[in-house]
Amino acid sequence: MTVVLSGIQSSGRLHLGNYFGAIRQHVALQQEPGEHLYFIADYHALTSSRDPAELRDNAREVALTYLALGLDPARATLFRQSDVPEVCELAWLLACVTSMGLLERAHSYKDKVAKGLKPNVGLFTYPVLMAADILAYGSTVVPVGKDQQQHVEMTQDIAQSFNHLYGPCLTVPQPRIPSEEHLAKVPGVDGEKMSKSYGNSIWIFEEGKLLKNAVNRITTDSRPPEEPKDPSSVLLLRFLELFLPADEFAQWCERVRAGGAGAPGYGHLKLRLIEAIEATFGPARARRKHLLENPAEVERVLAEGGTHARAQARATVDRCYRACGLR
Ligand code: AQP
Repeated sequence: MTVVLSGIQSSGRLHLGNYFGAIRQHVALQQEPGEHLYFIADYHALTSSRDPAELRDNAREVALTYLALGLDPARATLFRQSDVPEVCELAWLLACVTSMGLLERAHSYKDKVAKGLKPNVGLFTYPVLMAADILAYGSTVVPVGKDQQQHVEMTQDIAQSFNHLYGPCLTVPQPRIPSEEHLAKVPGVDGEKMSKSYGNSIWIFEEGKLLKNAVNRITTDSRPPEEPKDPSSVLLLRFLELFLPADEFAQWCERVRAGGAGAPGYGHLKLRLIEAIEATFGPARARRKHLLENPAEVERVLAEGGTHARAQARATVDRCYRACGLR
């Protein structure tokens, strides 16, 4: 059976990269046959969060975001990672078959350290906990953005090591990355990968003046509108590509490339982008507001999801315990 699973860290408000790289696929995939599980990675968020109230609020925000954007609890299980403590048990079993060298090669860890972050052990072993999350439910498909591809490949390695030592206990999953580059790695307002921790993101539900301010932060340059430009050198176009139908996007690119009197200035591109963001997320924004006023409804979804997920994880952990000699 197909088991689709993915998770999102509750380390801040979710951004356009999380939407186009991950959540949009998750919502679309729930229509396909099989089991669908999505979790709020609050254990993972603890690698960077130090404020208990903020951690709780961020977890609730991930739930609100998924539900507002169309995740249907009747089709997909939504749950908090920490409601399934079995993943920590499994993570230990997996850590004992994982080489230091594998973790030392993680791009995401190396990037964060290179950006000056002081790493803790939790951040270093993040891929092992992620492997436990994936393997606990027998996941076959893991839809993620490009930045998480390596972590899913590490999960494959870790599952294979465990199975090699103890027999076929764990299902080896496959990553599913959006095939188009502009969706797989959405840029931030500075042109680097959009990331909660890099201060370069645009919140999915931003509106009004705050949305205008966010779009104004997208890097531009001093070239005048009439100067012909390579569209790939205009960051605003990379944002517009996410939202506009292909034919309209091609027309904007053509006008930028041609330059001259009819060419749009950066201000025009920004206005069109704000309009497109408002139109894309307006209905979901209204659903989020409704859910905000009904916290019991959100809590009920998470509690039911947690109970369902936990039973599956328990069965996997018990199987692995027996295989490696702990029972
Ligand atoms: N810029 C992005 N483009 C495409 N996909 C992205 N994703 C994240 N950023 C982009 C995808 O969103 C899912 C959830 O990611 P996450 O929040 O759990 O962790 P992350 O990948 O580390 O995202 P951030 O924003 O960079 O978080 P922080 O800064 O807290 O580490 C994943 O499927 C991811 O690929």
